[in-house]
Amino acid sequence: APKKPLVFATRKLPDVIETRLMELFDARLNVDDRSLTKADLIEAVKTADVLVPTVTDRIDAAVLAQAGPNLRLIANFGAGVDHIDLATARQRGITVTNTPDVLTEDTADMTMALILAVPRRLTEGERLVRAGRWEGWSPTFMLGRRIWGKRLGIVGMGRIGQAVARRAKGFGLAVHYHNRKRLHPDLEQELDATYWESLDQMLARMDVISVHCPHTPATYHLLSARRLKLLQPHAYVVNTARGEVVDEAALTRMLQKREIAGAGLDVFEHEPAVNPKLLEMDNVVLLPHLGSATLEGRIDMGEKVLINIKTHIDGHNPPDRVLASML
Ligand code: 8YV
Repeated sequence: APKKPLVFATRKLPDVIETRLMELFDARLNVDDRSLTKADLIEAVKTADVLVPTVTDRIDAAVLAQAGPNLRLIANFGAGVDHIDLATARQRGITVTNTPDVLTEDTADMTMALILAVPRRLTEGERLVRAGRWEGWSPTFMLGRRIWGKRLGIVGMGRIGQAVARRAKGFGLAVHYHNRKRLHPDLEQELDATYWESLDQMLARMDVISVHCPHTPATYHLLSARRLKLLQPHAYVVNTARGEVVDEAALTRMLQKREIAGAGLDVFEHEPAVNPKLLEMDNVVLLPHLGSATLEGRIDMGEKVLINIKTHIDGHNPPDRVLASML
């Protein structure tokens, strides 16, 4: 029998996916789910035919320089590929795939959870009850801010941004968006979304800003200190995309000075590290990168990885190939 391709998964994956990987390939799994060091990654790319990394693995030029001749595919478990040096992979003839679509709706749900949780003081109220500090109701007790009827500005109107727009409309928010490219008029109309060519102008007019663009060299600190200053003091910032898109230090300073009203953050610039000043604030909701973290979603993501590996090995173009030029 021909030798099965060696597929190296860097992290523990859902059981059904690991079973399938073992049936189809010579699978090297990380049953203890320990986070791999750079040395571990280099060891893996030396011999693997296929690498299945996640967001916690930095596949940079130094790692790729050590890749053996067999490594032809990096089948990322996740949509975002900012941890992979796409240009170097391409130079070395290594195909990169990701897992789009299947996590769109879950991430949009989590975004809505944050859009509601911060202005309505959900986790703050919950902490108060748990701490036994709830002394009774009164008409002016713990008032949040109304969400319906307010303006939501979506930064990055791709699949996830659009899924958020659909939900937001149902919650009575007026949807605005900034994107490099304006949507097709039919889609724009369907989403009932107002386009802003100028991000700066949109930021100055919104009540809630939600980030949905990928992290690329062009979007690093897209919400810079200067741009954050354009926000109104009653505005909220939500980020379920990548921490690097927002200048976290500048955002933290503005929250401290109450120059904006609050923030809902699922992602951070230096995960799993979180700026300790954020931990002291009541007007922020902080989540440990849970946007796509549903059991169903993780299985769907694993199935996408399997399809990408299989089609590539069978000599076809994998469905979810990523090129730097697409980002
Ligand atoms: C995952 C994500 O948790 O897909 C992404 O880009 O951030 C999340 O869905 C993670 O990337 C898995 O590698």
